[in-house]
Amino acid sequence: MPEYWDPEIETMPVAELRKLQEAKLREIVHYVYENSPFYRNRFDEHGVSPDDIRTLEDVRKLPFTFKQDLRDTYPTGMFCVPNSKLVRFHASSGTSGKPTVVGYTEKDIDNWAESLARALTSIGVGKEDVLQVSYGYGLFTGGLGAHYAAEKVGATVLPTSSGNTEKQIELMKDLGSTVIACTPSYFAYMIEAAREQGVSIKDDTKMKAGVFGAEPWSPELRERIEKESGIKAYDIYGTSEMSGPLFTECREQRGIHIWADMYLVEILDPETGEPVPDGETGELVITTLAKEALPLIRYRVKDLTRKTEETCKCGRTHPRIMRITGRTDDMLIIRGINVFPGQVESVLLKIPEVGNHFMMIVDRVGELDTIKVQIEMHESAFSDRMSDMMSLEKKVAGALKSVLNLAVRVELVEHGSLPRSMGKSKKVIDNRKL
Ligand code: DLL
Repeated sequence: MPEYWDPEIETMPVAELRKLQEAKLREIVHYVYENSPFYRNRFDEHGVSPDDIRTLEDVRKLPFTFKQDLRDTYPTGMFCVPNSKLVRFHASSGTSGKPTVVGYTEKDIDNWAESLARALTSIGVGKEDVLQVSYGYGLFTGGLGAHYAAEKVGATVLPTSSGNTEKQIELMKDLGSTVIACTPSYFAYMIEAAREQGVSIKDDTKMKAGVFGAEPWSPELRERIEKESGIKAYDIYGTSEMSGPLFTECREQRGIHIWADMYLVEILDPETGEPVPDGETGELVITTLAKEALPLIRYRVKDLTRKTEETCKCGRTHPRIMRITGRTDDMLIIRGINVFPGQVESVLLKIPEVGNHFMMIVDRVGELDTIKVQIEMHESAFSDRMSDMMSLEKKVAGALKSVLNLAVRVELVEHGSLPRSMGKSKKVIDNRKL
């Protein structure tokens, strides 16, 4: 099994990699300026010309772009190629207003698969593997993204898409899936559904790894997934605007490798737009260095993470970002206190009696914000005794209070009554916005 997909690129000395990035950055700013009226106007308004961009630091002279720009220019106003050069569209559902449309040239599709092929190789996925793709196929990028990359590395693809969980588990067992790609919440549900079907993923299947992403998940959920299913759970990251799922952790599980020959990463203070020191949390901002149809210049992804430039133990020299801890726009402010759903998940899953699914419900009563967290009891801790149930509610409320500094009502609900998700899960109902 090869250790690297493209050893020359993946282990390129940092100084050389930087030079390569610089050359590509210079190229892409000229390319977008010449091929997209949108970018030309944005650069002109900002008083910057492609010739002003020479070094990597010069990226800071460039204007930002936002999801709103994609919406404002719906459907294809930011594209840099004519329709005849496009080979595919994807679109993100967009909870409000128009969806965001992403277009790909043949080269874009190939680079996307290349990026994820490097990533899959870094976790040991190859020709011997059967990769079950349980991300949705369709406009969402998860299914087809994982599919093309798995084929590229020579794995056998089992394109189950999401849903039809009972059949998924049967096929996983009968066709010998060794790796699965889906959201972490869907896999948590699969473990439980398998158990109800009399299948233990640990003992009755050949599963060894999963690539889980498309939604935030805590280290505690990773621990539970690994313990309950006996597989290694890797983080996979990307967004539709960047192409789709692109990057994963390697076997070290110490951050997600971002391929620097294709993507330039900045981590900025979301308020000021200034860089934060390496290792500090800020907003991810991406400049694509190789995309043709829809290049992104300083795109404000809104995901919060940290970056390290240190060469990984695996020998790859490209920068890594750490687990996404939240988004600048998924932070709840409750009675003046900032709360990220990821923080709540971390607290809950540290308590062994709490099940793997939860829901946060935020309300406003009069002038006061209230927060309630619904939990189920973990199957391994099941109890019918009222006193046990009440003491668990109390324990959870205490743990949440000590971390969030906020009084939270905890409600233990019947096993199986919280929604199970087969794709991106919804963990917050904010009735204040209704
Ligand atoms: O979710 C692409 C993808 C598919 C990634 C499959 C990984 C696996 P979008 O639908 O555009 O694209 O949503 C992108 O999802 O900005 C993050 O907020 C969130 N997200 C994606 N991966 C992770 C992750 C796909 N590993 C948005 N951890 C991003 C936390 C993630 N959040």
